[in-house]
Amino acid sequence: MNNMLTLALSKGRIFDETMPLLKAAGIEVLEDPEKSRKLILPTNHANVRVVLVRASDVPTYVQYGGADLGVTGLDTLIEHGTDGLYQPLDLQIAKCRMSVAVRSDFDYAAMVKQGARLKVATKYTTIARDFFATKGVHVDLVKLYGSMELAPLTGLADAIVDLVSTGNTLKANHLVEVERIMDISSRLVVNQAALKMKQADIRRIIDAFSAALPAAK
Ligand code: PRT
Ligand code: MG
Repeated sequence: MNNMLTLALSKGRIFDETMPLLKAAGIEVLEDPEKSRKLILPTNHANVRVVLVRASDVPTYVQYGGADLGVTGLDTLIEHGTDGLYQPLDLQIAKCRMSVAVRSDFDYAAMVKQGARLKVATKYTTIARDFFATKGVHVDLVKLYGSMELAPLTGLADAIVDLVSTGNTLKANHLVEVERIMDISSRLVVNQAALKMKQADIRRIIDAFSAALPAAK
Protein backbone atom coordinates (compact mmCIF):
# COMPACT_ATOMS: atom_id res chain seq x y z
CA MET A 1 0.00 0.00 0.00
CA ASN A 2 2.83 2.43 0.64
CA ASN A 3 3.61 2.74 -3.05
CA MET A 4 -0.06 3.66 -3.74
CA LEU A 5 -0.54 7.10 -5.28
CA THR A 6 -3.81 8.79 -4.31
CA LEU A 7 -5.16 11.73 -6.33
CA ALA A 8 -7.97 13.84 -4.83
CA LEU A 9 -10.50 15.31 -7.27
CA SER A 10 -13.95 16.84 -6.95
CA LYS A 11 -16.84 15.71 -9.14
CA GLY A 12 -17.93 17.93 -11.96
CA ARG A 13 -15.75 20.32 -13.92
CA ILE A 14 -12.50 19.55 -12.09
CA PHE A 15 -12.91 15.78 -12.56
CA ASP A 16 -13.99 16.21 -16.18
CA GLU A 17 -11.20 18.60 -17.12
CA THR A 18 -8.51 16.59 -15.32
CA MET A 19 -9.34 13.41 -17.29
CA PRO A 20 -7.51 14.46 -20.49
CA LEU A 21 -4.41 15.31 -18.43
CA LEU A 22 -4.50 11.92 -16.70
CA LYS A 23 -4.90 10.27 -20.07
CA ALA A 24 -1.78 12.08 -21.26
CA ALA A 25 -0.01 10.51 -18.28
CA GLY A 26 -1.29 7.10 -19.39
CA ILE A 27 -3.80 6.93 -16.53
CA GLU A 28 -7.45 6.00 -17.15
CA VAL A 29 -10.06 6.13 -14.40
CA LEU A 30 -12.05 2.89 -14.60
CA GLU A 31 -15.36 4.20 -13.24
CA ASP A 32 -17.63 7.13 -14.04
CA PRO A 33 -18.24 9.15 -10.84
CA GLU A 34 -21.60 10.32 -12.18
CA LYS A 35 -22.78 6.70 -12.38
CA SER A 36 -21.01 5.11 -9.45
CA ARG A 37 -21.50 5.81 -5.75
CA LYS A 38 -17.92 4.83 -4.99
CA LEU A 39 -15.67 7.45 -3.47
CA ILE A 40 -12.48 5.59 -4.36
CA LEU A 41 -12.06 4.98 -8.07
CA PRO A 42 -9.52 2.55 -9.44
CA THR A 43 -7.42 3.33 -12.51
CA ASN A 44 -5.67 1.17 -15.09
CA HIS A 45 -2.58 1.43 -12.87
CA ALA A 46 -2.87 -0.81 -9.81
CA ASN A 47 -0.90 1.72 -7.74
CA VAL A 48 -2.86 4.85 -8.76
CA ARG A 49 -6.34 5.67 -7.44
CA VAL A 50 -8.65 8.68 -7.42
CA VAL A 51 -10.59 9.77 -4.34
CA LEU A 52 -13.66 11.98 -4.76
CA VAL A 53 -14.01 14.77 -2.20
CA ARG A 54 -15.85 18.08 -1.97
CA ALA A 55 -14.05 20.76 -3.99
CA SER A 56 -13.29 22.74 -0.83
CA ASP A 57 -11.85 19.62 0.88
CA VAL A 58 -9.17 18.87 -1.75
CA PRO A 59 -6.45 21.05 -0.14
CA THR A 60 -7.24 19.53 3.27
CA TYR A 61 -6.86 15.95 1.99
CA VAL A 62 -3.56 16.75 0.34
CA GLN A 63 -2.17 18.83 3.22
CA TYR A 64 -2.73 16.03 5.75
CA GLY A 65 -1.72 13.19 3.44
CA GLY A 66 -5.19 11.68 2.87
CA ALA A 67 -4.19 12.11 -0.75
CA ASP A 68 -0.72 12.54 -2.25
CA LEU A 69 -1.87 15.02 -4.83
CA GLY A 70 -4.99 16.84 -5.90
CA VAL A 71 -6.51 19.36 -8.26
CA THR A 72 -8.07 22.48 -6.78
CA GLY A 73 -9.24 25.91 -7.90
CA LEU A 74 -6.97 28.84 -7.04
CA ASP A 75 -9.96 30.33 -5.20
CA THR A 76 -10.21 27.29 -2.92
CA LEU A 77 -6.43 27.17 -2.49
CA ILE A 78 -6.20 30.81 -1.38
CA GLU A 79 -9.08 30.41 1.06
CA HIS A 80 -7.59 27.22 2.52
CA GLY A 81 -3.99 28.44 2.65
CA THR A 82 -0.97 26.74 1.14
CA ASP A 83 0.71 25.25 4.24
CA GLY A 84 2.28 21.88 3.47
CA LEU A 85 1.28 22.09 -0.18
CA TYR A 86 3.69 22.11 -3.08
CA GLN A 87 2.10 23.73 -6.15
CA PRO A 88 4.07 22.69 -9.21
CA LEU A 89 1.56 23.49 -11.97
CA ASP A 90 -1.17 25.82 -13.14
CA LEU A 91 -3.27 23.28 -15.07
CA GLN A 92 -5.18 26.02 -16.92
CA ILE A 93 -8.48 24.17 -16.47
CA ALA A 94 -11.83 25.14 -14.89
CA LYS A 95 -11.02 28.75 -15.74
CA CYS A 96 -13.13 31.61 -14.47
CA ARG A 97 -12.61 34.90 -12.65
CA MET A 98 -13.26 36.25 -9.17
CA SER A 99 -15.29 39.43 -9.41
CA VAL A 100 -17.29 42.00 -7.50
CA ALA A 101 -20.93 42.27 -8.58
CA VAL A 102 -23.77 44.55 -7.51
CA ARG A 103 -27.40 45.20 -8.42
CA SER A 104 -27.61 47.04 -11.73
CA ASP A 105 -29.24 50.00 -9.92
CA PHE A 106 -26.45 50.28 -7.31
CA ASP A 107 -23.85 52.99 -8.03
CA TYR A 108 -20.74 51.11 -6.88
CA ALA A 109 -18.22 53.68 -8.18
CA ALA A 110 -19.96 56.52 -6.34
CA MET A 111 -20.17 54.55 -3.10
CA VAL A 112 -16.47 53.67 -3.26
CA LYS A 113 -15.57 57.29 -4.10
CA GLN A 114 -17.61 58.55 -1.12
CA GLY A 115 -15.69 56.22 1.15
CA ALA A 116 -18.93 54.49 2.12
CA ARG A 117 -18.81 51.29 4.15
CA LEU A 118 -19.83 48.45 1.87
CA LYS A 119 -21.58 45.31 2.97
CA VAL A 120 -20.13 42.43 0.96
CA ALA A 121 -21.47 38.87 0.95
CA THR A 122 -19.15 36.07 -0.13
CA LYS A 123 -17.91 32.54 0.35
CA TYR A 124 -14.38 33.88 -0.38
CA THR A 125 -13.72 36.02 2.68
CA THR A 126 -9.91 35.94 2.48
CA ILE A 127 -9.84 37.03 -1.15
CA ALA A 128 -12.51 39.70 -0.54
CA ARG A 129 -10.83 41.05 2.62
CA ASP A 130 -7.42 41.34 0.89
CA PHE A 131 -8.87 42.92 -2.23
CA PHE A 132 -10.84 45.66 -0.47
CA ALA A 133 -8.01 46.30 2.01
CA THR A 134 -5.62 46.92 -0.89
CA LYS A 135 -8.14 49.36 -2.41
CA GLY A 136 -8.63 51.07 0.93
CA VAL A 137 -12.37 50.36 0.87
CA HIS A 138 -14.05 49.67 4.21
CA VAL A 139 -16.18 46.53 4.12
CA ASP A 140 -18.34 44.46 6.40
CA LEU A 141 -18.06 40.88 5.21
CA VAL A 142 -21.00 38.48 5.39
CA LYS A 143 -19.94 34.86 5.02
CA LEU A 144 -22.20 32.73 2.82
CA TYR A 145 -21.81 29.16 1.54
CA GLY A 146 -23.71 29.50 -1.74
CA SER A 147 -26.29 31.39 -3.82
CA MET A 148 -24.38 34.63 -3.26
CA GLU A 149 -26.43 36.26 -6.04
CA LEU A 150 -29.39 36.43 -3.71
CA ALA A 151 -27.68 38.69 -1.17
CA PRO A 152 -27.90 42.02 -3.05
CA LEU A 153 -31.46 41.20 -4.18
CA THR A 154 -32.71 40.73 -0.61
CA GLY A 155 -30.84 43.59 1.02
CA LEU A 156 -28.44 41.27 2.85
CA ALA A 157 -25.50 42.99 1.15
CA ASP A 158 -24.57 45.79 -1.27
CA ALA A 159 -22.17 43.64 -3.24
CA ILE A 160 -20.96 40.08 -3.68
CA VAL A 161 -17.58 38.58 -4.42
CA ASP A 162 -18.07 35.43 -6.51
CA LEU A 163 -16.77 33.37 -9.38
CA VAL A 164 -17.96 34.33 -12.84
CA SER A 165 -17.58 32.24 -15.94
CA THR A 166 -20.08 33.09 -18.70
CA GLY A 167 -21.76 35.84 -16.68
CA ASN A 168 -25.17 34.22 -17.27
CA THR A 169 -25.89 33.69 -13.58
CA LEU A 170 -25.28 37.37 -12.81
CA LYS A 171 -27.38 38.46 -15.76
CA ALA A 172 -30.29 36.20 -14.78
CA ASN A 173 -30.30 37.88 -11.37
CA HIS A 174 -29.96 41.48 -12.61
CA LEU A 175 -26.47 41.84 -11.22
CA VAL A 176 -23.52 43.48 -12.96
CA GLU A 177 -19.82 42.76 -12.64
CA VAL A 178 -18.10 45.96 -11.50
CA GLU A 179 -14.56 44.73 -10.80
CA ARG A 180 -12.44 41.76 -11.73
CA ILE A 181 -10.35 40.71 -8.74
CA MET A 182 -8.30 37.93 -10.30
CA ASP A 183 -8.26 35.23 -12.95
CA ILE A 184 -8.84 31.74 -11.58
CA SER A 185 -7.75 28.34 -12.85
CA SER A 186 -7.07 25.01 -11.18
CA ARG A 187 -3.74 24.01 -9.69
CA LEU A 188 -2.03 20.71 -9.09
CA VAL A 189 -1.17 20.47 -5.38
CA VAL A 190 1.16 17.89 -3.89
CA ASN A 191 1.72 16.78 -0.31
CA GLN A 192 5.28 17.82 0.56
CA ALA A 193 6.16 14.60 2.38
CA ALA A 194 4.74 12.47 -0.45
CA LEU A 195 6.83 14.45 -2.90
CA LYS A 196 9.94 13.15 -1.13
CA MET A 197 8.74 9.60 -0.44
CA LYS A 198 7.18 8.95 -3.86
CA GLN A 199 9.34 11.28 -5.89
CA ALA A 200 9.66 9.23 -9.10
CA ASP A 201 5.93 8.46 -9.45
CA ILE A 202 4.88 12.02 -8.65
CA ARG A 203 7.53 13.49 -10.98
CA ARG A 204 6.24 11.30 -13.81
CA ILE A 205 2.72 12.69 -13.35
CA ILE A 206 3.88 16.31 -13.07
CA ASP A 207 5.96 15.94 -16.23
CA ALA A 208 3.15 14.29 -18.21
CA PHE A 209 0.60 16.92 -17.09
CA SER A 210 3.06 19.66 -17.89
CA ALA A 211 3.73 18.29 -21.39
CA ALA A 212 -0.03 18.11 -22.05
CA LEU A 213 -0.68 21.77 -21.18
CA PRO A 214 -0.98 24.46 -23.82
CA ALA A 215 2.54 25.84 -24.30
CA ALA A 216 3.41 28.72 -21.99
CA LYS A 217 3.68 32.03 -23.83
O1 PRT B 1 -20.50 22.80 -5.90
P1 PRT B 1 -19.85 22.46 -4.57
O2 PRT B 1 -20.41 23.24 -3.43
O3 PRT B 1 -19.72 21.00 -4.32
O4 PRT B 1 -18.35 22.93 -4.64
P2 PRT B 1 -17.75 24.00 -5.58
O5 PRT B 1 -18.76 24.97 -6.08
O6 PRT B 1 -16.57 24.58 -4.86
O7 PRT B 1 -17.25 23.06 -6.76
P3 PRT B 1 -17.38 23.24 -8.31
O8 PRT B 1 -17.08 21.90 -8.89
O9 PRT B 1 -18.66 23.92 -8.67
O10 PRT B 1 -16.19 24.23 -8.64
C1 PRT B 1 -14.87 23.80 -8.53
C2 PRT B 1 -13.96 24.89 -9.07
O11 PRT B 1 -14.28 25.18 -10.43
C3 PRT B 1 -14.06 26.24 -8.37
O12 PRT B 1 -13.32 26.24 -7.16
C4 PRT B 1 -13.48 27.17 -9.43
O13 PRT B 1 -12.07 27.22 -9.31
C5 PRT B 1 -13.84 26.48 -10.76
N1 PRT B 1 -14.90 27.15 -11.53
C6 PRT B 1 -14.81 27.48 -12.84
C7 PRT B 1 -16.12 27.53 -11.11
C8 PRT B 1 -16.77 28.15 -12.19
N2 PRT B 1 -15.92 28.09 -13.26
C9 PRT B 1 -18.10 28.69 -12.03
N3 PRT B 1 -18.66 29.24 -12.96
N4 PRT B 1 -16.74 27.41 -9.90
C10 PRT B 1 -17.99 27.89 -9.78
N5 PRT B 1 -18.69 28.53 -10.77
C11 PRT B 1 -20.08 29.00 -10.41
C12 PRT B 1 -20.07 30.42 -9.80
O14 PRT B 1 -19.85 30.34 -8.40
C13 PRT B 1 -21.46 30.95 -10.10
O15 PRT B 1 -22.42 30.49 -9.19
O16 PRT B 1 -20.91 29.11 -11.55
C14 PRT B 1 -21.73 30.30 -11.43
C15 PRT B 1 -21.38 31.31 -12.48
O17 PRT B 1 -21.27 30.76 -13.72
P4 PRT B 1 -21.66 31.63 -15.00
O18 PRT B 1 -21.17 30.80 -16.16
O19 PRT B 1 -23.15 31.80 -15.00
O20 PRT B 1 -20.95 32.96 -14.92
MG1 MG C 1 -20.38 24.63 -7.41
